[in-house]
Amino acid sequence: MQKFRWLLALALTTVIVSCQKESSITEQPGNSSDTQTEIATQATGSSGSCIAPGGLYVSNIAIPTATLNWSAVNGAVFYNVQWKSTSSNTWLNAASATYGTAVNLYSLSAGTTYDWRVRTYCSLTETSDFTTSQFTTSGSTTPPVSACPGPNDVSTNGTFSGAAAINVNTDVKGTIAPANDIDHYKFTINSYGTIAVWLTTLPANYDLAVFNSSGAQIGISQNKGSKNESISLIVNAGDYYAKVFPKGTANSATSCYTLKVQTITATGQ
Ligand SMILES: [Ca+2]
Ligand SMILES: [Ca+2]
Repeated sequence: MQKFRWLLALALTTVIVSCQKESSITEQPGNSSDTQTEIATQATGSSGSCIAPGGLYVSNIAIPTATLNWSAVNGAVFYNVQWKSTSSNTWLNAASATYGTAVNLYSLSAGTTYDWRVRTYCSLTETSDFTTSQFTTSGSTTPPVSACPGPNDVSTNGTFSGAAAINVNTDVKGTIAPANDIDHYKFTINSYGTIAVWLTTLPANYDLAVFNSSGAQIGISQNKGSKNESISLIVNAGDYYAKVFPKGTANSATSCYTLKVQTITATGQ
């Protein structure tokens, strides 16, 4: 079955590509040709027995990106997803043929309303009607200026017990100042998997270590100079600590480091 689906996807892609060669292709800056190519919709016809997707919603809207989601359809071989700015008449392909039920967009603008639609392919030539939805991005492309140091670099964080709790997948700004300052942060993992802890924007030689809830060190990164630090770990659910500490007397009262706990296959809070 998997091989059959793959062959159908390949055949469909070939049909779409050959149609595009005969029609004008619209390209917009800042996006791959794969997601920006105008699709020729006449390649197939719709049939009443092939069910259109439902459950459309948009997640992770963070200009310029967002994720389009829909519910799986019984009998679907793959899906075709298209999008456009509501003010445009030209549909663009977000995915000509995808097996999944989510597709990322990469070149969204602020304060703009977008249409998007998805249809089911039940075979190479049998499609459902499109289900159409709409979303609007928020007004500003300028990320908020983070305070330096940020609110989590608390005065008590020289020890584990004084650490502030930070959110995963969020930039945390802090300073190592005065000399010999050490900063601890607590974070919580909800389910087993991989995480990466990053220490970037270093004004001087700072290092990074990660500890479990018992205070045992489970990872350390000590690169030279102001090179970034990173630690990849496979962890169970539980509380953990990240420690930012200087090499020697490295410090800066004005330039912040950026600490981030990235959940990859793990989940956190
Ligand atoms: Ca500090
Ligand atoms: Ca270092």
